Amino acid sequence: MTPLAPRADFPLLAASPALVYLDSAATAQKPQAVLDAITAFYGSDYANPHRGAYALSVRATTRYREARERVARFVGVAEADTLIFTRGCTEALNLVAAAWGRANLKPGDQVVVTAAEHHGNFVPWQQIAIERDCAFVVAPLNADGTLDLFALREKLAPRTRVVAFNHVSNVLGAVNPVKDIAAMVRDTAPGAITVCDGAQAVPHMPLSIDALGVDFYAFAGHKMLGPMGVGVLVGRRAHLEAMPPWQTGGDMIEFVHDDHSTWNALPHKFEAGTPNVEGAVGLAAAADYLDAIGMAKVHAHGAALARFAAEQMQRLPGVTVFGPPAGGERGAVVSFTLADVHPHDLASILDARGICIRAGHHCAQPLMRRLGVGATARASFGVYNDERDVDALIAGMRAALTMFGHATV
Ligand code: C6P
Repeated sequence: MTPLAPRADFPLLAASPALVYLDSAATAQKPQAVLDAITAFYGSDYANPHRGAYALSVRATTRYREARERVARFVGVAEADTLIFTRGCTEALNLVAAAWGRANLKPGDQVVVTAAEHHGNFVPWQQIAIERDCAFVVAPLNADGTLDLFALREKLAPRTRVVAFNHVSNVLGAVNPVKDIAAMVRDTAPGAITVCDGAQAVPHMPLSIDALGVDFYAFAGHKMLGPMGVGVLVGRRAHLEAMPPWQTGGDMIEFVHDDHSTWNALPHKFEAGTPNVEGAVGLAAAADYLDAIGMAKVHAHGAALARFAAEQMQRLPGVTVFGPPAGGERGAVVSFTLADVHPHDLASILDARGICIRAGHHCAQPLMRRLGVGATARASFGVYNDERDVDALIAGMRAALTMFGHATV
């Protein structure tokens, strides 16, 4: 298995040939093409969009609009003006919880999330539920970490108004059947919206958000080779039009009177202030880069590396791999513990060998509690990884076991 994308395309990896970067689920490295697109925007088309009557500002506006259309095409969204640029996935989810939640949730309503949510799709719902005096229900998982769909159905009630769930878990790699969940919620709790956190799905699989049938879908740019500071919320037009804005100020208004204001059309209603054109342009370039490889290949590559890593790890003594068992569908992440080596110690030992993994609770404390661990180690894969990176990881894990006094054969 060779990398899908040459390391030479990624300036940071090219500059550090020995670095083994296994933390793409936290954030992905950037190809030169993304950096070039950002530089070209600043070098040729930079001005504040939507404001100027002069040609340069019009060009900046065009770059921003084209970037939105490009990203919409990448994720299978037909109406680009239902794609809102945000600061990240977390901000996109906060936007829905605050703007839709405040306008629609009433005391006694029910908000459902799953036990496998990242804090970004857990805490905003918990907080709005507290604020609106709603019941907050955490749907359980099966023993292998997949979502218990029967239990979820049982939790749905006439007053369920929100069902929030991830597409791919950032800890377990478990892939949720988003379309089925959306259909089940429509049938069983027709008054509820579905909110899907796609942060770990969009970078790794071909996707049509329109085909999933959810009401809202959120993701981050920086995990899909784009820049930090840009994310996306896709929403059903009817919801976005009915919802009040979240933030107010410049760009998002139609008319401002002394005693009231009216709102701009979508998507601007939800993009108050000077937008992050650099981020949008970089994200569009990342979409070009990934599409040139082919998302089906990206998906197969990430899943194969995760499977290979899980298999290799399980040959070592004292390893627990969390998430779907061998043969189960898994995203490009493997979370694990290694005997009595604390995940943070393991991360430090690996770091000394030039290997970057993440260790900790992965912003999923409710899940960690259910797994019965305080922390795990996590290796995650991108288009620039190959089997040699897994080999280096396994060698590092052997070294850690030896340091902790364990035999490794
Ligand atoms: N997970 C990880 O190492 P932001 O930070 O807004 O770009 O993305 C938040 C987020 C939301 N949902 C899921 C499923 C995620 O994985 C993340 C980010 C990183 O797992 C950083 S904590």
